[in-house]
Amino acid sequence: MQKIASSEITPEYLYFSRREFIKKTALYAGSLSVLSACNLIKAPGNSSNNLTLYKDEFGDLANTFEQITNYNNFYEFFTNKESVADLSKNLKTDPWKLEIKGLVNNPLELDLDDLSKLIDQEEKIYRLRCVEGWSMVIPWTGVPLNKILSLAEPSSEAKYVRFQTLYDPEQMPAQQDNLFPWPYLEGLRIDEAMNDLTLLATGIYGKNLLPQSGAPIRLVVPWKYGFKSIKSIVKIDLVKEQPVSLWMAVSPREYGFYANVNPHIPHPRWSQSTERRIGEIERRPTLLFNGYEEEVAYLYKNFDLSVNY
Ligand SMILES: Nc1nc2c(c(=O)[nH]1)N[C@H]1C(S)=C(S)[C@@H](COP(=O)(O)O)O[C@H]1N2
Ligand SMILES: [Mo]
Repeated sequence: MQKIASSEITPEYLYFSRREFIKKTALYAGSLSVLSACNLIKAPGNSSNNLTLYKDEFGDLANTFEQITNYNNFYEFFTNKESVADLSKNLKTDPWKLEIKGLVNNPLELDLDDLSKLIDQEEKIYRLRCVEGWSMVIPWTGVPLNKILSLAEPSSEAKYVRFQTLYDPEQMPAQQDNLFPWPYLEGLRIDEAMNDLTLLATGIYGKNLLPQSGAPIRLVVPWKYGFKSIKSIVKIDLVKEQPVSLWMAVSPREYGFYANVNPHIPHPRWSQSTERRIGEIERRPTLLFNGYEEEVAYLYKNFDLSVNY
């Protein structure tokens, strides 16, 4: 039997961090500052030895930048997750225009500098659970979607938010064939869009997003399956009717509009009760609403949690 190098079981970065963390916790336990709102744990240290540990609120360490940027679903480039980083590396993301239109009193057209001037960046460490059964912990930077929507002033008729990815077949080769109904579209009910967890991300580990992660701006909805977190957004529309997402158009039975993470509802082709955290061997249990039940359960009071929506 082939021996598995320990570096494959625990990626170098995580191994190092854990050891350092234990050491530092023992030394500085009293002065560890834990910022519960953004779940960032900073271990104190001098400049030659400062270390910031990124953990979610359960204490799970974030995946490494390497992991997060080399295992990506971005079907506009290719279906193979390990190839996306290379195939997308020349995507032109500057200049970039983001429109916020539809049923709003104050339509917006922003470039990303405008956005950073208008709204302060926040850091959020979220679990991302793909419908395929793998997950990561990702330290995002970005702006809460509700802050941008408030600037655009949705009218009282607006019930849903529709998001659209760039359509540019020259840059996104898979858009040259019609295996999928491009452009990639997604949607949220307006109260889901206004929830404090919902983020428009522009960075990971404090660096600007790379193309494979959805540069320059992408949605992150951590309590829903990953496909809701649409990448490289050019347009946000406030609308009256429930949008039809790309995945609903492909297979509504498998990929519903709500797509809340739910371990009790199997995908028609596989169980959703467990998941593989990238970098780990053993599968771990999947949590209802991906562990964000406290923050989002109020949105689904009338839902039967054994039904797929
Ligand atoms: N435009 C676009 N957005 C997308 C996708 C895609 O193929 N195209 N894939 C989705 C899926 S299935 C997942 S799991 C997440 C993956 O995000 P990550 O590569 O940053 O981990 O992006 C989502 N957003
Ligand atoms: Mo996914």
